[in-house]
Amino acid sequence: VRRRASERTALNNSAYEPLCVESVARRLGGIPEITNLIGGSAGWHVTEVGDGNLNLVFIVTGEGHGVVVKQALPYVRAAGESWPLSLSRAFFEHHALTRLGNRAPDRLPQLYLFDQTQALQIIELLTPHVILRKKLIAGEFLPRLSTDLGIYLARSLFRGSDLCMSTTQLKGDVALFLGNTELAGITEDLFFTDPFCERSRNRHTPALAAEAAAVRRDRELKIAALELKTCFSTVRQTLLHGDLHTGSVMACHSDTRIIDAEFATYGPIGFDLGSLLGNLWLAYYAQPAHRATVEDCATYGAWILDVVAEVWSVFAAEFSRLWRTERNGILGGKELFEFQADAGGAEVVLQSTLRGIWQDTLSFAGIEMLRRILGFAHVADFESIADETERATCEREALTAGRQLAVYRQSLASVAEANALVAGQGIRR
Ligand code: SR1
Ligand code: MG
Repeated sequence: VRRRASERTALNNSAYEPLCVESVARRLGGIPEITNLIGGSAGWHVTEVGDGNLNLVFIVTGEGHGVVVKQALPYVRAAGESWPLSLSRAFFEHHALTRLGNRAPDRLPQLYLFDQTQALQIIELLTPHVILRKKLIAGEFLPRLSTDLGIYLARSLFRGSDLCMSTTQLKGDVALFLGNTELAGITEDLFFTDPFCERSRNRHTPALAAEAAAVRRDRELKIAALELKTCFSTVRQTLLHGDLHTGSVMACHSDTRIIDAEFATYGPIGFDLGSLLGNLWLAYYAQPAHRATVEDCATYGAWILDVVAEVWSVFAAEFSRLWRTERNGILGGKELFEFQADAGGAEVVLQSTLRGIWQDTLSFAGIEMLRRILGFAHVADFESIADETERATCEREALTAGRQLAVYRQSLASVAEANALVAGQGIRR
């Protein structure tokens, strides 16, 4: 049974104030949710570890184990105070994490406390987990990764949808998460508009200037981007994590957890899948710069492609199982099929549903790959490549594949075909 996070004001109703390393013990030292776990604040050790674009993240360790303290800032951390951002994202993240954790048991950290005034959450410290992106840069093999991610995706996405939820539950949650307007707006702009226009916040490796300009002239690609923006903005299929890149996953040899759900919104099922697969493919393209030998690069690159294939196949198998066993929501449709002794009809709909999710997945993956190279928010897989020529070479390959995934999504019927394209054997139009 998951413990429900306390929802109260941890800091005596004081006005919002960002924490710093020096103030954490003084300001949080009286909170039993922390002291019961890690002892009194006299023995605390505090470090700030946030390396994302938005928030403060502290690791607080004491006599016992430790906790993570995550606090929203009233602006985009990576941009500074010139890009204000409301603190309400902590509220939406808390409600999303609660729901995703219930839908996909054991795949999220424990939530200990949420303080809305301080836009602050106290969360389980996962050890020995490390951010997945760092593991992929380091070249670590993770035997649980694909199964854990496939199961997480199927359970969270199926159980948050109208396939599973009643009208009352679902409409209430759609209304709740529609309030997360600022973060949905960031995704709409950063994914689907910025990479295809001149924008002062865009940047790219200098040697890619011609490629960036070509993207802005590419009518076929821009049509795909606008179609996908329409899909993201108007389709309300399920509660998405909303930012499921490899920096939102913490992994170790035996476990995988999902973190950082402040971009949660109702949207198309393929969006979370596409964000994740797109980032795995970006990791693949960065490998030549990170592995010591051609053989290591080939072996690890093949492993990443295997992870992609298994994430999809585990997702599809678990989604199909849930379809057969938990399809009791608004769009379950059992009255039309099973209740009229036509289970085969439901299987036909399952297959067409999976085909639609697959096409969305591919195209969202492609857009994610483009925006991480041409837009505002880049990825450490490439940013950590010091040699700009080498970085440009890796990024150029990823741009080519990203475009093809976005534009030719209907030509790639299977994950094997998509992986073949990524590995350089696919469509070249
Ligand atoms: C302004 S926020 C930029 C990016 O960081 C987050 O992790 C999301 O990916 C967002 O698009
Ligand atoms: Mg994040």
